[in-house]
This record gives sequence, structure tokens and C-alpha cells, in this order.
Amino acid sequence: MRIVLLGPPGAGKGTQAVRLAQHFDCPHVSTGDIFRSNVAEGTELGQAAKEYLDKGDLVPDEVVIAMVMDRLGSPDCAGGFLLDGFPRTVAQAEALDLNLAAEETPLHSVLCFEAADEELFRRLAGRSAELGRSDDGEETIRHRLEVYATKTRPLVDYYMHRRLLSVVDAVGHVEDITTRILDALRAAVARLTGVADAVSNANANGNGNGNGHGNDYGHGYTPGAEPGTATASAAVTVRTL
Ligand code: B4P
Repeated sequence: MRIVLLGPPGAGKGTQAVRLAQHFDCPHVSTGDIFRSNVAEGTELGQAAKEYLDKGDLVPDEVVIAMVMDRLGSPDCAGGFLLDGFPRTVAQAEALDLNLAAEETPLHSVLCFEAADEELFRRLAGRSAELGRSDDGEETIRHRLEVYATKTRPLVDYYMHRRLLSVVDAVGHVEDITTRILDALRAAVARLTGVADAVSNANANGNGNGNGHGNDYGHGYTPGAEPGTATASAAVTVRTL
């Protein structure tokens, strides 16, 4: 599957992504992890990203977009991927849409993790004590939550409008949250199957769209979707854990 994990810092995207990548046997593409390993190795990318990470700011779009598009072009992503922490801005989401539409490999689902700010603070304080991450200090966490609200939260509407969004209650035992996610993915696949069935019925009934090009559905597009937004067909199954 091609899945995006969205949510505020500390919502557990990374925690769940590891489990889901194992479940679906697909690559886990975490922009945060890529930046942190580049910082640790002292690469040019790491040097460019470090000041943003330390302040809790987003790394500039052009840097992140080029990095992720390059990663998604790798052969191991051809069969699906889990994007953890990307996109984080509308510009990143638009770049992703364009890239996937060009490849006719649209997203299957976007999962938005939700948890109250107090819970996020508590978790990130715990992570700070455990891992000593440079962006888990109290002031930085506060700033990252503001950045999420202004820059990333608009993606909820963006993906809802494209009928790709499922909201996941991210509070509870890690295993229970994974179960919720798999349920949400099953529902998303069922929705896509419904779209695919409706399309084949419409084609069988000769219900073209009258534009002289036949029905665009066959190219993975659906009415009401934004230009350049492809809709995944549902050749996907979601097993129970
Ligand atoms: P990320 O690495 O994406 O990290 P995150 O949002 O802080 O955490 P996540 O939600 O993955 O939480 P986790 O599972 O670790 O981003 C770091 C920085 O990188 C950004 O601030 C930015 O500077 C930069 N960046 C990344 N992507 C970018 C982009 N696209 N554009 C620009 N800049 C970008 O969980 C947190 C803690 O909670 C852990 O300690 C975990 O053990 C605990 N936890 C998880 N699930 C739990 C549960 N159910 N109950 C209790 N605790 C739980």
C-alpha cells in the first residue's frame, strides 16, 4: 500500500510506522530519521537540516521534496511505502501528488493521528529523558506544536477533500492503536473497492463522461478530485495482525 502518516509531534507516527512497515513488508520512509542520520554522519544535508531540527522548525520545502522524491524513486518503493512525517506542508503534499500522478501510483490512504497536547508533551518529555533528542525540550516542543497547527494541520482538509483521510485516535496501548489503524485501512480499501466497482459498472453500462476521451477513471482519476490527484484502485488487502 501507499500510505501517509500525518499527526503532531509525539503522536506516535514513528512508533506505528515501524509496525506497519513490518506488517505490509514495505519501506518505512521517515523524513525525521533521514535528517537525524544525516546530522549524525555530518553530511551536507545534515548540516543544512540541523539548525531547523534543533529549533523545531520545518526544513525548507525544496530540500525535503527533492530528498523524498529521490527516495520514492528507489526500486524498493515500487510496490508501496509508508511515508512518516511527509508531507508536512501543502507545498509538499502538492509535489507528492504530482509525482505520484505522473507515475499513476496514487496514495491509498492518509492516516491522521490525534492526541491531546498534554499527552504529546508527556510523551516527548519521556522521549527526551530516554533519547536526549535535541528537539524535545519544552520550549521546542511548544514551538513544534505551533508549527504543526499552522503549517501541517491544513493537510487534514487537503486530504479530507480528496477522500483519503482517516482520523486515528492515537491514545492507548501501541498494539490497540495498530489494530485501529488496520481497521481504518480496511475501511479505506473497501471505499476504494466501491469506487472501482462503480467505475466498472459505469463502464459496463456505457456511461462514458461524454468528453470524447472515454472515462478518465481508467487512468486512476475520479470526478471531484483535484487536478493531478489520482485515486488508487484497490488491488490491496489488509490482513489482521
Ligand atoms: P519526526 O522525526 O517526524 O518526529 P515526531 O513528529 O517528533 O515524532 P512521532 O510522531 O514520529 O512520534 P514517536 O513515534 O517518536 O520529526 C522531527 C523533525 O524533523 C521535525 O520537527 C522537522 O524539523 C524535521 N522534519 C521531518 N519531516 C519534515 C518535513 N516533511 N518537512 C520539514 N521538516 C521535517 O513517539 C513519540 C514518543 O511517544 C516516543 O517516546 C514513543 O515511545 C511514545 N509513544 C508512541 N506511541 C505511544 C503510545 N501509544 N502511548 C504512549 N507513548 C507512546
